[in-house]
Amino acid sequence: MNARYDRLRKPIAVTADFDAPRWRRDFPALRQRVHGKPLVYLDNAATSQKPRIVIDAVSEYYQKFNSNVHRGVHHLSELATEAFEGAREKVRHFIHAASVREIIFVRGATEAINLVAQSYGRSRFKAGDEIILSEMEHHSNIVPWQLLCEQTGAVLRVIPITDAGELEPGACEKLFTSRTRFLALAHVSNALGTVNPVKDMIACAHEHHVPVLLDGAQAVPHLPVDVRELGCDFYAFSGHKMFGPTGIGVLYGREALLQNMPPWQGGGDMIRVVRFDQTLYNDLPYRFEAGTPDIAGAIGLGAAVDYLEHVGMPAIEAYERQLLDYGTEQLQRVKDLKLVGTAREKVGVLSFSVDGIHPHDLGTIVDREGVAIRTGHHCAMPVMERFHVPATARASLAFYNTREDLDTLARAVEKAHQVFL
Ligand code: C6P
Repeated sequence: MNARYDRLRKPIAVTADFDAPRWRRDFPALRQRVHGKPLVYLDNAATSQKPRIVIDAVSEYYQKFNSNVHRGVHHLSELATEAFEGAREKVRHFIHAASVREIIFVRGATEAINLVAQSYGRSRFKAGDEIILSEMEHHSNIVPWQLLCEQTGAVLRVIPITDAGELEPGACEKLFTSRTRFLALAHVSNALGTVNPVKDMIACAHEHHVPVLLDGAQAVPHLPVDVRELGCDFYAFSGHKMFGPTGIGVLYGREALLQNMPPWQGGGDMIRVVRFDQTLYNDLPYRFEAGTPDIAGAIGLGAAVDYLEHVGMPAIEAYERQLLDYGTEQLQRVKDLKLVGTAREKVGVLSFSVDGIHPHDLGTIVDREGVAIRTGHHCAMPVMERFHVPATARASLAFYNTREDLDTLARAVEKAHQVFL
């Protein structure tokens, strides 16, 4: 059994009346049985399920006003443009950005980070410049910077993580130098669930005049996010992890920075005038949205935002904290189980291994019990290397999960233990 670890967390409102089973009824996919057992969906960090309101919003767009945006004067195009731009305003409000000019629709967190690397980084960085990341980053917040380093000669500096899965204390003093040009950091780690002390890191980076990108892919579904309160310069996230459709995501960028960044991709909608001798680019945010966007996706994301605001992000955060504590206790009772990631500030993720059982076997056995978890390196290979494991099993939570789901998970893992050991 794991040694118990302190949970010195910020006090947070307790929501005894949060009615997860009621919210769960809004998600049609959660009503099914898998291998004859009721589905227990605990793979929300990979992608979340979609509430009826999102499915209906996407379907309504295709059934009633499918049309391209910003291009036509006809009625359907006006309706589509209104809904698309309405979704942008909903996202702006959700993350408290100052202006819709700061909300760029992209395919997801991955594309958002590539955009910043290729537009902001490529136009500014030169050989010897330093980009700081952490050891707990998802590959999407590593590889785009490695590509940039190959292109510019910049180099990566990596903040190590502790045995608990927290950023090594003192990273700021140790790593920032006069050559540091950028900090790109996960708000929440997908492999460990750690919530990073991003406000402190941003304050430190800004003292060194270094801009900060937060990878918020695993934060927005679990925590209220206020980009202005955080003070970050860029914030990247994906719609599909926050109960919206796949194929749509958001890059938030501070307007003052975006204004001075060159376009990344060229094409329709990102231009004002095209001539062979000179092309003039469009205003923000369109300058970074070349080509026909994922209109249905954006509208679906807007519906997901409406839904999350209806449920309430503070209530979701409080409920999920209790659920995570409960799940941690249940899993710690399983013989030979080790939790990977025991940070004091955590959300949403229970990553673990059981001595003597390969995580893939574990995943297959719990699947037979109707429990969906992810096994593997979770696109965070450096984290696996840090903890000397090839892979982990990962249960990841959403507000529609219940204590019963976590009981079922613990029983299924016990069963695997009996089969293999
Ligand atoms: N993590 C997981 O199972 P995309 O693929 O662009 O929607 O999101 C990429 C991404 C970026 N950052 C973090 C912290 C993430 O967790 C992810 C996606 C999924 O953990 C799929 S690998």
